[in-house]
Amino acid sequence: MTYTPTELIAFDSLLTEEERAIRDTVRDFCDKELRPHVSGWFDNHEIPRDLGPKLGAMGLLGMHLEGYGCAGTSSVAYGLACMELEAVDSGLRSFVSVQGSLAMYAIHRWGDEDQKQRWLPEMAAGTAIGCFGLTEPDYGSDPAGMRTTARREGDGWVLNGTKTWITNGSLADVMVIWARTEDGYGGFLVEKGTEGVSTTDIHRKVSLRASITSEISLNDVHLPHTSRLPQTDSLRGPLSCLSEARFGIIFGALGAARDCIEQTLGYVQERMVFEKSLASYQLTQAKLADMVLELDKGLLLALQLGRMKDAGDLPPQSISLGKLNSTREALEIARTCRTLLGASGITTEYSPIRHANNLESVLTYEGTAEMHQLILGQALTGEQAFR
Ligand code: TGC
Ligand code: FAD
Repeated sequence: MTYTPTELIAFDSLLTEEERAIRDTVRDFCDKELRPHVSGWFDNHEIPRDLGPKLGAMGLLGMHLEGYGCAGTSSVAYGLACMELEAVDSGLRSFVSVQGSLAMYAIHRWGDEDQKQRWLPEMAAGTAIGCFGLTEPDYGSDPAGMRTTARREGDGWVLNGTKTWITNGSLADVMVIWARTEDGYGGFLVEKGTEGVSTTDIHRKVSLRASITSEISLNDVHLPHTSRLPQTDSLRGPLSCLSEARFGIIFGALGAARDCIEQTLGYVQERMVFEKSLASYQLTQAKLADMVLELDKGLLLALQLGRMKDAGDLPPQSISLGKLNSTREALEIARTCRTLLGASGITTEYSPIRHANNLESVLTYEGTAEMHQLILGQALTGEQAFR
């Protein structure tokens, strides 16, 4: 296909040469190494075992972090990489988000030097996998209510509680677990094999199937005092990590939308209905025009937020604006593309229904669409309407 919807705003002209080069390299990698296999992974509910080292070798894990083997790219370059990964599948972008923006960022931002040296180089290489345990069975949107506790005992800590819906939970070599402490909330590094930790994978998912999602049980888990991320004492700890991951989703979800439009453009030109190509009907063209409009607006918003982040001034409310817009519009685009594919659109032979199903998760995790509306509502009115 020679036609690229994003060309309508000359998006590339707004990027630096380095950003374009990184984007093109990631796109090439995705097309060769990931795209040919992804619908099989989704169908079989699996991810390849060597995904971590492959993504690590590409410099995609913790790529916007400095030092410790991380690539240290700009936030915009990181966003563009997320877009290319999610153009293949949200599960792949999730893997990178959880590793780099949640688990690695938590250690990088809130950990001490020993913790950083111990984990970050291996995590950047993808030879150690991390997960981020914040959500609990009864506390998803409202993590302040969490029941997981970390109690001091002697020189160390004892953790008890349950975390659920944790991406890469059962794969993780190191879990970043958030728990209630005497002085607020703390982050704890729990290594694979620690006594009292068990994981159970969540099955029967119809979304994010090329991704592992687990429940983590913590039963009298004894940890040394060095396991606590020393600078964490309030929800600022986990919420700062969420800001990082939400940023990646702003770009990522638009990648899924772009892929849907590209697949659909090809299909409607080939498909004959009532003796004419589906592309030649006004209703089809109106759908395509509206989708490209939203995609291009979303790209401009994402890029502006990326530039603000690189300038060191991106407030959480602006991240909510982008996360809400990208996920909501991408989901709508995926569903519309599915309609244009007719019955063919209900199988994973074409990407839109896989993207649409994935985007249901993306709309929900990292703060539901409603949570982001409420964050924006609070910013606009000064009234907090969560509680
Ligand atoms: P609130 O009183 O507003 O804030 C508590 C403390 O945190 C600070 N803060 C932030 N800091 C950095 N970044 C942010 N985005 C921040 N938002 C708030 C705030 O200044 C305060 O600091 P301090 O020092 O004064 O204590 O907290 P609240 O309890 O009222 O909660 C607000 C609310 C509802 C917005 C928050 O709880 C929320 O965002 N809920 C949604 C939960 C969520 O998004 N969970 C995601 C779990 S991880 C996940 O889904 C991974 S998916 C896999 C993938 O990414 O691919
Ligand atoms: P709830 O909080 O129960 O919300 C249910 C509904 O109520 C939603 O529509 C919500 O918007 C609405 N609602 C809630 N509160 C209000 C309110 N005050 N006013 C109005 N409406 C409200 N979590 C992690 O910690 N780590 C992970 O790695 C991780 N990975 C995930 C992977 C997948 C595939 C999925 C689906 C989830 C993952 N999550 C993870 C969990 C995710 O962050 C939560 O699902 C999300 O925060 C929502 O929580 P919940 O599911 O408990 O929904």
